[in-house]
Amino acid sequence: DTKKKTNGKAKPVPMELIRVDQQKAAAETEILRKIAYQVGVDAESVTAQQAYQGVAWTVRERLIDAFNKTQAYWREKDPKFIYYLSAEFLMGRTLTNAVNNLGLEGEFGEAIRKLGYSLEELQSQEQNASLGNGGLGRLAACFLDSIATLSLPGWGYGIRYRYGMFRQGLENGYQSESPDYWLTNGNPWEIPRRELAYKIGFYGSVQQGKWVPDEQVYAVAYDNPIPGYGTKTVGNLRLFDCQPMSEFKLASFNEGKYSEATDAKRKAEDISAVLYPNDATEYGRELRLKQQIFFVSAAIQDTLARFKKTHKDMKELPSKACFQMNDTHPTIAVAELMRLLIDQEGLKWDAAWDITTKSLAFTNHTVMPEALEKWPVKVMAKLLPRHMEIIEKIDSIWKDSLRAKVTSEVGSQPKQAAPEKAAEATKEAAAEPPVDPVEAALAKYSIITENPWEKGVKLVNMAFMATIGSKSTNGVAAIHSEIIKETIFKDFYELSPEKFQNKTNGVTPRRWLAYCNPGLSKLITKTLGSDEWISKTDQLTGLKQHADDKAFQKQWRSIKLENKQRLADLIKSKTGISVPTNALYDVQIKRIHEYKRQHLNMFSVVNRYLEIKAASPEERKKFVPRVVIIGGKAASAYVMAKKMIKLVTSLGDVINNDPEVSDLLKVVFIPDYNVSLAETIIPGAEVSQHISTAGTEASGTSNMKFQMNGCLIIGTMDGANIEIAQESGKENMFVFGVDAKDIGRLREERKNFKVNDPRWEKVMSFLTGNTFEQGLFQDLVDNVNDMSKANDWFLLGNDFTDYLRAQDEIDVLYKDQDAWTKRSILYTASSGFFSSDRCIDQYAKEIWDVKPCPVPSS
Ligand code: KOT
Repeated sequence: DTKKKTNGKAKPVPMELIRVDQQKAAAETEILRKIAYQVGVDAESVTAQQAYQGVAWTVRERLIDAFNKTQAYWREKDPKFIYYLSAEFLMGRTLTNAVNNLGLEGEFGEAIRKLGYSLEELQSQEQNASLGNGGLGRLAACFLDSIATLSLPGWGYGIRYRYGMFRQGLENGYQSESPDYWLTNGNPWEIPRRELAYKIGFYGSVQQGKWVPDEQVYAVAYDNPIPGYGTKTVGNLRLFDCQPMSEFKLASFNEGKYSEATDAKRKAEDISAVLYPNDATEYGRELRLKQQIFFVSAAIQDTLARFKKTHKDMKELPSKACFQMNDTHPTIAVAELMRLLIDQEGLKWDAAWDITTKSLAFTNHTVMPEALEKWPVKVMAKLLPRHMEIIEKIDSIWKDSLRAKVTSEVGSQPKQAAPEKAAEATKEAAAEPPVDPVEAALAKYSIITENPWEKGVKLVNMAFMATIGSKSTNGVAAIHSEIIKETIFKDFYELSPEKFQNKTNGVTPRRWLAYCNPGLSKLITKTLGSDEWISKTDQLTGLKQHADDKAFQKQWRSIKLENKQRLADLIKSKTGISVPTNALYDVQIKRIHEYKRQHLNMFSVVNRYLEIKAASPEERKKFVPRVVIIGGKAASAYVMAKKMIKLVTSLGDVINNDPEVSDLLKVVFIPDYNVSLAETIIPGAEVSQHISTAGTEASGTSNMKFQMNGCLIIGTMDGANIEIAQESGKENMFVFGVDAKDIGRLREERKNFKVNDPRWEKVMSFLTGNTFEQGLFQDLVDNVNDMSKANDWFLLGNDFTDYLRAQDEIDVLYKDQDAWTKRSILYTASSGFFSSDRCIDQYAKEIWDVKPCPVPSS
């Protein structure tokens, strides 16, 4: 039973009471009213937090006016919708984005100034909504911005975690973690829909073909309006909070059993309590699967309910709705949509399957094997017995459809056993059941597979189910989309090549250039003669003709210097370290992971440090001063990643306090890296590092943000770096390292590999020598050196020398500031392709078949 809570009947409102929005007073009057009545303080003097609250609750009303109009317009027009299903939306802060997208900066800027504050100061009062781990979650947030900006009818669906991505601290140079309770000051940006709640079931059994769950909870909707830029359209992110069916057991309470009385409530609230802090790894916990079915079921029930208000025939669903599944986290949608269509709507299997496979689409974001979700059949069958039944049936029908093809292929292969071995084989067969060669050949297509590490344990391969159950499967950068066709989805690609697509990621130019870099943004607008580039980023190519203009270069540089100063101030306030603004600012900010190779960066830092130490005072003058800035979180259980953070902080302690080095080299770890820190760090960066082992980073998206802000890139031929090099000119990027096509062979050859570079030995000796506590970095050093254990999986040894060469090139170019600035201008000028508007436009046309439905101007 998945019925909604009753809504109550709506009564019409008299005409003269409608359109309250037209009676709005001036911004400052409204803000003061909010401070008085919403915040509840006497407005004779206001703190920044109170002013923020007053402004935010006022902007909220403008936002909701436009939101209500958009949604009403779409209800009337009934266009096809895109529903973006994602376990993560890494939204960051909202105020500046909302004010600017709604075009309120003039009116509100003035009102805020009258209160004695600036928009930036008030913005810093807002908590980040960190409901995501990294790239995948931030991509979802950029997509919402572009969907609204392009006026595409679309909503995001996810979970309203009460605790987002953990807060990172440093203790003795090691990462410490604490909960991120981001709702302490309330949340002006959401609209609770307490009456809109869907029942979600767990456990139980299947009786007469229908599921009878043992446990039920409510998914309560919270709407988060998403303002588009340069349009009246305001989209929606609907997040679900988990609530118990009843508050507590009064009987238990009366008997004094307080804990028992509130058991169900606590259990329900656990489901939407915390974001799992794993980026590109899966832990296979039952609570995680609960989270997945929780938001997916609520989202599908919600969309079906809306669909049924105006449509009778379920067969029309694919012409009215497309669900994009953001990696495998929401892919239980395949079974859930089937279940709702069959068990609730009474459709036959084939009709339901036809609708499902026409309505769903799937995006893959990684080829890291540990990230590919496989749920034990046992866990799935216990938590979701009806879904497990459906999955088994999908798998069996799917394999039936392939049996004839596979039989003919197996038949054409030479017979396995020679006659004389047959008797031997029969003896063995007595112990094990005979393996049917056709069934064995079908196994590679199967959703349900045997766990290779644990005999007899069956797993549900969610990526396989997703690709079988949807109309399209896409990767997130050109190289990545090729790799998935050759590796994880090879057999599926060969069956249906037309289902596989590429959609190279993009980022929103609003947050990531226009708003985070107001200085550069102003100069671009002045130079191009209009601000149209903010939504038509192709126009940035117009900057190319100014790249050689010395006066323009000078302005460009002075803006960079201001941004570097802001970054230096941030570093000072977060770490206490003073960094000079005449140094080259070198940044690597992203999740800490061996494949992203922050340790390779640190090896080069050690090498630089040793070179400075070995140089004479005269020679030292030739060094380009550098500030190496690292930020990022390590998954709490990822021991090696945590050690990499300790490596950065330890190097910082040694180098930053070495008087011989003085201002020539600084190493800074900025703790608690998040969206709003990125907004200050990126505009101040001069070179950024995207140095993953080729073939491991699906796309990367921060590389695009740096490029937009005119920051030069040092990188491997991996992910979207390849396309960035194409757009900006490969010769303009500091490219190094082995090619993805050679990785397989190089990994094979690792056992016999030796780094042929004396600097490598020096770096390793330094790390294991007496500068640090005995043995502190031994594991890290062994990891990239101990070839007997077939180590250095991420091939740092192979790339080390070429990486140092690329680093030297950086220093050489930096000495020629005009040449450097020219390149910086060319980067921004050629970044237009990496707007999420381009990416979403491609999704809309090539996968979703969703068309813009802009709200008319009046
Ligand atoms: C996390 C868990 C399971 C499966 C995938 C992930 C994942 C992948 N999380 N983030 N990614 C990143 O997604 C970005 C957006 O597509 C890419 O740019 C990046 O390369 C991925 O690592």
